[in-house]
Amino acid sequence: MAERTLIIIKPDCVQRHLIGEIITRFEKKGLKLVAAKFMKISEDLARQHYAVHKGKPFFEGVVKYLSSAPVLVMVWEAQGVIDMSRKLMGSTFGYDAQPGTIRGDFGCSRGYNLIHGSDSPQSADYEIALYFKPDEIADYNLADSSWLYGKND
Ligand code: D4T
Repeated sequence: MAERTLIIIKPDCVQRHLIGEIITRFEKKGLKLVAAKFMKISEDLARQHYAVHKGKPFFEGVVKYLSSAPVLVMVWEAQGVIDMSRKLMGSTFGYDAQPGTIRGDFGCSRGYNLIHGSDSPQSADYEIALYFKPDEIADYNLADSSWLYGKND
């Protein structure tokens, strides 16, 4: 199975009507959507999501932000998807993210950063299991996968 990552279109991104824009960028890149859920994350789930940051000064703030309004939680799949997604997203906050990235193009905040993406295969496994049961993740092939991932040798 190809690598998977958990992507969350965060509350500010939903409120700012950017869901379609973000999904378009992931689709056009050639990544494969295998699960999606529009939901409001509870405070308890947000605490589990950010468990690695427990005790840091920004922990309570990120928990409050993630659980403040509905989000779109997705799983995307492709070889190397974690690294590619983080490149599409840009650095953590919009004020210093590169133009051309999601955060660089749509954000200037020092607190809200539009989107979340897993930062390692271990975090991806942990995070995907928080939001999805195995049977909620689709197993299918994209019809154009040989063109998307093809090699010329
Ligand atoms: P997420 O996890 O939301 O995709 O963002 P990043 O992967 O880019 O950033 P991160 O894990 O280092 O931080 C998680 C979350 O905490 C916020 N944060 C972070 C903050 O408010 N102040 C800080 O100093 C840091 C480091 C932003 C994202």
